[in-house]
This record gives sequence, C-alpha cells and structure tokens, in this order.
Amino acid sequence: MQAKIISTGSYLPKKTISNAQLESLMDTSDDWIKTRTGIENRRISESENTSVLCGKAALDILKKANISASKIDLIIVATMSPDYLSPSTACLVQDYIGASKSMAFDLSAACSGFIYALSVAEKMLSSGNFHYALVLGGEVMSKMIDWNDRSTAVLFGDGAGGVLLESTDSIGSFISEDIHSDGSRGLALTAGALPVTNPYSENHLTDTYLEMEGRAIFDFATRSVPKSIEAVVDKASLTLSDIDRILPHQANSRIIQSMAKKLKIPFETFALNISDYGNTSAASIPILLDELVLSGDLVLGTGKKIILTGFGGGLTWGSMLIRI
Ligand code: B82
Repeated sequence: MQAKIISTGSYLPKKTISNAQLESLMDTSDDWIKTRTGIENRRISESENTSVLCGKAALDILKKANISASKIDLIIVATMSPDYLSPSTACLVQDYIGASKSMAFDLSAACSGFIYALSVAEKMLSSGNFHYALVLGGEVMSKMIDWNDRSTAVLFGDGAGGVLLESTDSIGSFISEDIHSDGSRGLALTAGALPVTNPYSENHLTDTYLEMEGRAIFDFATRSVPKSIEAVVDKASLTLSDIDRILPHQANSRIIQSMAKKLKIPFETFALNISDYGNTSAASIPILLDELVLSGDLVLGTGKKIILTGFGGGLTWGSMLIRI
C-alpha cells in the first residue's frame, strides 16, 4: 500500500495585523521587520484556539475532497501551541468535525511538525490498516510569545493547514524523505517551559515564553536544510533541476535566500508567503501548499515533483520529495 495526497486546505483567523500596527504596540518599525524577515502582515486569533483553527482547516480539506468526516481513520495534528496538554488537539478536532471512528493524536516537532506528521501518517497508511488520514499543522503562536519582546513578537502568526491522505494500491505521492533531530542543541529554541513545581520542589521561576538564539538557529537552518534537500533528491536518483517547486518552512526570507544560494538554484524555485502570515510554525508548509493549489500554481494529480522542507525547535529538520 502507498499513500496519496488527495486534498489540501487551510484556515486563517480573520484579524490581520500589519507591521505599522505593531509600531504602536512596541518600539519597532515596518522597515526593520520587512528587511530582516520579509514579513509585512500576520493573522492574530482573537478567540479561536488551535483546535478550532485546525478543525476549520479540516472542514475545508474534507469539503474540497467531498469526503465525509465519518470516513476518517486517522487524525494527526502537528502543533507546539495546543489547547491543552491533554486532551490532545487532535482529539478536540475529531470531536469538532465529527470523525467518530478516527484514531487521533498530536505530534510535537515545532516548525518541522508537519513534515514529521506526514512521514508518520504515510507509514501508517502504507501498513494497510488506515484508509483516510487527516494530517494537520496548526498554531496559535500569539499565545506563546512575549508581547514585550520586540525581537520575537513581530515574527509569528496564527493559522492552520493540512492535507487528506488516502491509501492506494497504485502509485502514491511519497518518493523520498530525509528527517533528523538534534536534541543536544534543543535549548537554542524553546517555548512553553513546564518546570517541576510541587510541595517538595525548589521553586524554579522559568520563562514560559518562546525564546530563540537567532544567530545560532539561523546558522543551523542554512547549514542543515540545503543538505537535507540534496539528500531527498539523491535518494530519488534525481537532480535539483527535476524539482518544480520547493516549499520551505516560512521562518525568515533571508534563510530561504541563503538556501537558494547554497544550492545554486534560483530563489524563485522556493515558494514564499511569509509576507502575509509571518512564521506560523507547523502550519506554514500546509498553508503554503494550499495557497499554491488554490492559485493553480500546483495542480493535484499532475505528477509535478515538489519538496517540502521543515526546520525548527528540537532541533528538528527534514525534507520530503513528493509527487503532487
Ligand atoms: S535573526 O537572528 O534575527 N536574523 C538572522 C541572523 C535576522 C536576519 C532571525 C530572525 Br529576525 C527570524 C528568524 C530567524 C531564524 O533563524 N529562525 C529559525 C531558524 C531555524 C529554525 C526555525 C526558525 C524559526 O524562526 O522558525 C533568525
């Protein structure tokens, strides 16, 4: 059995916040944000939590596929900003959409979460035990960041996206993958610390907001990700010229420029929408994929070869070469 992507979808909260609007909230400027990150706007959720963003993205995916939620066997939500530690966001989504026969769980791999979740779902469908799987990436990053820290608060946005996978006897979407973790560098990008506090513990006052060592993770991304892109192409016995489009995690446009330079390929090979949504962590790749499908830039069923590549907290990174 193989797994095939048969539908994409996304949901973005309504409220758009521009760089200019952030200028009135903190000491920052449109020019600083735009030139260093490529970000112009981001969506900020006023009340919808991660499960609602994911649930609405799931309904969009199912509607486009004309498939009922009752047929879904598996839901995986990649998120670093869940509604609760328990129940999982995926279980909340299961209830929200009415996928009553589904198995549902969350996957924690920060900005690489969608790649990890797709990889896991593909293996589960290949086993023959699941027919339809919803793979979602969704985040409310606005609740994870320190709104008094201008170096991080301007970078993130909220949203959700995903795909529907179907198992098939014939040819699937997944050609090759290359996925890694390096826990030894994990503290370079942290969020949501949960220190030990109980009547017997010393009281550690730990910052629970997102914290990042910008330079260190920038270097990590620009060193590791091009190697991973080359690895999936090599494993498939292809060359970069066979690849129609690369959909990278939308962390920073300078990271993507550096990747294009290292790989000696045109910057235009990389799809970009960071200017509209900022960094939506695990949601950035599926939102971008859905946008490209909606615009007609990518058409499902045409067999075009694309690479999805994620990188982020853990540290985690990985690429998948897929036939769209
Ligand atoms: S930065 O450190 O301020 N910088 C690079 C030196 C400015 C160009 C910076 C900024 Br601003 C925004 C993002 C990053 C960055 O490196 N991000 C990531 C790197 C690896 C993995 C994930 C991310 C992410 O932000 O999601 C650096």
